[in-house]
Amino acid sequence: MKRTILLATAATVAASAVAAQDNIVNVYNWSDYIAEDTIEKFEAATGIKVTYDVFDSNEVLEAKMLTGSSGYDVVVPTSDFLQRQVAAGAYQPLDKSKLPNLANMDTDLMAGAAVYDADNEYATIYMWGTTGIGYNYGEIAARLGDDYEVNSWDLVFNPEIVSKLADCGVTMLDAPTEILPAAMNYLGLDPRSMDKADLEAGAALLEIVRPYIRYFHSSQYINDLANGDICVSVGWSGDVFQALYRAEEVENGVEIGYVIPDEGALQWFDMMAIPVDAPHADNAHTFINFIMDAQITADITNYVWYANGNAASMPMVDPDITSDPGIFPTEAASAKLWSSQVYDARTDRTVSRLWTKVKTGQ
Ligand code: N2P
Repeated sequence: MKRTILLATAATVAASAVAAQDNIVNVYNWSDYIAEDTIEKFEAATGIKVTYDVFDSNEVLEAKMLTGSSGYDVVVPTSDFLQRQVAAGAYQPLDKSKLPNLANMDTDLMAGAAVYDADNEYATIYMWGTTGIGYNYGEIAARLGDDYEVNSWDLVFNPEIVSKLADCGVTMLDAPTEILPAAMNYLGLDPRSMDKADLEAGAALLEIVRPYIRYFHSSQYINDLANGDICVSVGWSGDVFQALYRAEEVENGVEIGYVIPDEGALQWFDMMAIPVDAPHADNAHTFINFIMDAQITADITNYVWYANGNAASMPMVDPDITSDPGIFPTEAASAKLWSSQVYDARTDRTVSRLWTKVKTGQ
């Protein structure tokens, strides 16, 4: 009798130890992409402990997703990468019965995301934005004149102009599927083209301006812009605004602007998805549903300066953000935005070969 009770107790202890151990969710998100208190609030509300890792490159995330066994429960690929990874079997369909907050999402934006993920079967929008130009007003005025208005990709793709800025630091994202199309678009080519000759023309333009580019990196530029260590970055909308406000906070006199150039820019959606082998798929759904809470999403947008796809959150988003054309583009600017093309394997190989050449000069 006593022995049975002891055994039962041991089993109970073991079971709760396993439960405690399993009460976690492993999240892999972009750097500088969540509010300060989001994780804390999720843990307090659900008792689920979050392991939170960050990346700054779709290629890095994709390598992990295609290899499998990443251990992650929630990841945030951009929609074109999501589509290719879904096709490779990397994700599980969302169980929408566990995501009541899907009702908060903006139907038009979700329809936009569905171009890459039919019926939004595998993912929901986390944030969205554009890939444009961040710049330091004072440094540009000093080199190009007080009247120079930054509204064109000339700033980084016209050798006569970018060469005058090289000394104050020009950077670009290390994101070949975003930078090459911008160069192609500047040349008057279709930014969505998968034609090898078009991609090569974009790369050739990049090689011409390459001597004036200080670095290709996708997260370091936020601090560098804010500190005045660089003066121009081809970067992501919210990241540039984060730099702008960091500089304002420390009152270092650095004034930053963000522009969606007149020739147009890439608009992208970052999507929350659950890997097919996620160890804690239930908790992943709880996490995704929590993020889609209107107030939680509004808090994230208010902190990271990225637009979101959550219609219910809009009344809680700071009017300075909803009215900023760099974050929510005007209709005229929207008409010029393009969305990513999903590259087939051959194009993908071409692009990574060209990109290595652009970056290393070989
Ligand atoms: C956040 C970058 C997210 C945008 N730092 C990239 N899709």
